[in-house]
Amino acid sequence: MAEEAKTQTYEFTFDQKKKLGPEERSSLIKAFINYDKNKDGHMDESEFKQILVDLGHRKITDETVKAMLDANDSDKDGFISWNEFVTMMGKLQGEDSAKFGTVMEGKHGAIAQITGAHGGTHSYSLEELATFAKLINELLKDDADCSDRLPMNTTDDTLFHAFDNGILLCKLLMFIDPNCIDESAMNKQTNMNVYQVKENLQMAIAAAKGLGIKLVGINSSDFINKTPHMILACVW
Ligand SMILES: [Ca+2]
Ligand SMILES: [Ca+2]
Repeated sequence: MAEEAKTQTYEFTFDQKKKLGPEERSSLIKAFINYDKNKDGHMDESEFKQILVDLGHRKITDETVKAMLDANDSDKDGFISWNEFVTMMGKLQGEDSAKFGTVMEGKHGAIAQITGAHGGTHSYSLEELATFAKLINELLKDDADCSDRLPMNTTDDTLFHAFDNGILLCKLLMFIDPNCIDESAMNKQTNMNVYQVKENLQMAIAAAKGLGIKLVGINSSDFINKTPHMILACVW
């Protein structure tokens, strides 16, 4: 009796089974195991915070993490158990998935899945994102015009914000062909208005076309709005 086995079981209630297909269920199990770093069968605050960060809350404070943990901690033991986790993810998927995304286990590790406003789903691997951010840091590290944005943090979604004034994209293309953009025409001031940013982005998009880089269905507002899948489709 004293040796109660602490084997974690991952069960779904009847209601949850009705809502979740077999693939979704196995993704949830994998995600839970993945985020339960110390393998004690529940999420503590730091493990829970990692989920929220991977869901895109990159600047989340510890207070917010605590508040969100509290909100989902039905039995108030200070941890998110398997059942509390499934309930929480179910809620997120049901109401708020466009804004919040879902944490899934993908072939490259954690994948942040973004559900677009039009209902399409776009995934990018966090690992690929980090590799790409590191590459940009390295390529443009000596460029004074990028110094306010670089080096960027490679472990979060800074990449999407770093592109929002258009300079970085222009510079990246100039790395491929130094003459593809007339640098004197670029707007470089720190507080650009939306039209100046658009000019930069339009130059970059025109230059990309000139270089034979295909940009399908992308316009400058994707960068201003930081539409992740569009930016990645473009820079990859
Ligand atoms: Ca744990
Ligand atoms: Ca709990």
